[in-house]
Amino acid sequence: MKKKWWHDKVAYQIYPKSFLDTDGDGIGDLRGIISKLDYLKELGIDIIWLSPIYKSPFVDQGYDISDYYKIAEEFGTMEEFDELLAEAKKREMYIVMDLVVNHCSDQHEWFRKALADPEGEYADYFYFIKGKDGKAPSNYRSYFGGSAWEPVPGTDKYYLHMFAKEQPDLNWENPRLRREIYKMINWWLEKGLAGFRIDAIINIKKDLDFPSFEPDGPDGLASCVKMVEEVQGVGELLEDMKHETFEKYDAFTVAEVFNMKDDELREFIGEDGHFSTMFDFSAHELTYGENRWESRPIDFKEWRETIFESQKETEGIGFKANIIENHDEPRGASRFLPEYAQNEAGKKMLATTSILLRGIPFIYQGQEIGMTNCRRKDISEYDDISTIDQYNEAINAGCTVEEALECCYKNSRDNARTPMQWSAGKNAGFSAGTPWLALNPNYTKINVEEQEKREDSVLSYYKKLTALRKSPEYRETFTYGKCVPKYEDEEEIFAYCRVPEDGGHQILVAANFGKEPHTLKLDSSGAEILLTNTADQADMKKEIQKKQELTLPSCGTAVLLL
Ligand code: TEU
Repeated sequence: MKKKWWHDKVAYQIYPKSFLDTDGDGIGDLRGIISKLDYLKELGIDIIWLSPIYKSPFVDQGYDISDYYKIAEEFGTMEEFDELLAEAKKREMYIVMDLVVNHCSDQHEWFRKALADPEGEYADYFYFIKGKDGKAPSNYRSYFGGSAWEPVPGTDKYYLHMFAKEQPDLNWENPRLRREIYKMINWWLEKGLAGFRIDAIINIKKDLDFPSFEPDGPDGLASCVKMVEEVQGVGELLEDMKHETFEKYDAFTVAEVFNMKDDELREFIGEDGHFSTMFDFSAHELTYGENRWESRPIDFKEWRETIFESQKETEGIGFKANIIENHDEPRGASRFLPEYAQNEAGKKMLATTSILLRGIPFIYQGQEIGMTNCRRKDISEYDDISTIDQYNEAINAGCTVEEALECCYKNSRDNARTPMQWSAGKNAGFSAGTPWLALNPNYTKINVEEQEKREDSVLSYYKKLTALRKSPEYRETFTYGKCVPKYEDEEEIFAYCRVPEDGGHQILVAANFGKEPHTLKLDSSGAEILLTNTADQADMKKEIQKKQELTLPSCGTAVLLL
């Protein structure tokens, strides 16, 4: 495999609105990010992905962009952005922005011009399609609920929006539109950006016949995802974009891809793939419920198997980007850990099994201190457009208010969007003003300041993990070594070996997700402990040497050089 500059890097996602507010408006900003670069450097972060910071009406928190060349005033100025780039560079860190080009905002000048002249050239930047029998062109339900079509005022046409109606889909079949997008991408790369996280990109290819599908819900609509699953040809668009942009700059690209067709992994992330990498959502998909508002609990064995399958599928092809959580997903500690493991030991265990997998680790802000989901008493306490829609759908389907709120507690995207917990002080040190979204009240216990003081905190442990992963001795093994599952017969053990390509020492990563202690037989008594979350390393060492065994308490994890 040809080595790339990003293969051995550790990435961190910042959700700017909730990261750190320095001007007291209750919204995080670029100054806040600049002031925390050293914090991130110490955490072992190389690549920083910023969720959208472009000008936007924030209907979908910046994923509705009204000017791709401007920084949202809420976040700061272009000068501050340039300063961020320069400060990151000084620290040998890389900045990656969010590329949201399946759609823009209805406030973007392209869309305004399109509405002003629905027969003009800008209408062709979007999908303005004639209705059928006085109704929408097809029965698609948007990702956020309701029809994916909205009437174009004064015409018999509708425009397509796979997400909110304020996020009209861009017409990628139009070469002029594509040129505009490529120009914009290159403009940012010229500035010194290292690359992009690419939003919802699979959706850019449409079936231009827009066929209706069998309804799959009481609303009589069919998820627009059906069209995405059936249509062919997204690869040509993605290749075109790559050649015209990323490739020229050796940029790092990480794609958000759901609903890829079987056997397309090589085309997406192989050596000459469309992208550098793409997120592995396979474990997250396990908890998706029958409908948009429900979720299923995690089944440990199914979860373990899913992760290993995904590792295996990727080996020899490329790298996936491993995440526990992001701004769209509930907090990992609340989702993947059984109740009895939702403590510091459990959070370190979850981190160990994820960060040391083969692939590019992404840490989402607050994950490094073990932030959790947040319970709310009323739907008015949520801000997210998707959560509010899910809540309403749940109520319409007959759920009680309590049941619907319980679903929000488990699934809401706002779980991950509560402000970063920097300290136990006012507003968790996030803002001197009123935070745009209420804090998780547990900030008095879970916060950076407290954990920085403590050698045994989740934060300190994350630092050790990233340092181990990137240490000169083991970097190659953790980057390129195979991931081979171990102890699969043990019901509650998550274990794998990272096997170096050159046949050198293997590294065993083992974790006990069970409630009781568990002893594993080792192949040798010479194993060296590289990292563990249990206090008693001396006892562990003795046991390995004398009995060739490793006993892990409940939520115990250990990394051993075999
Ligand atoms: O998400 C795309 C996506 O398909 C989902 O994760 C979606 O957010 C979820 O199904 C709705 O509940 C990306 C962004 O990550 C997300 O924040 C944006 O809202 C979305 O695209 C639109 O830009």
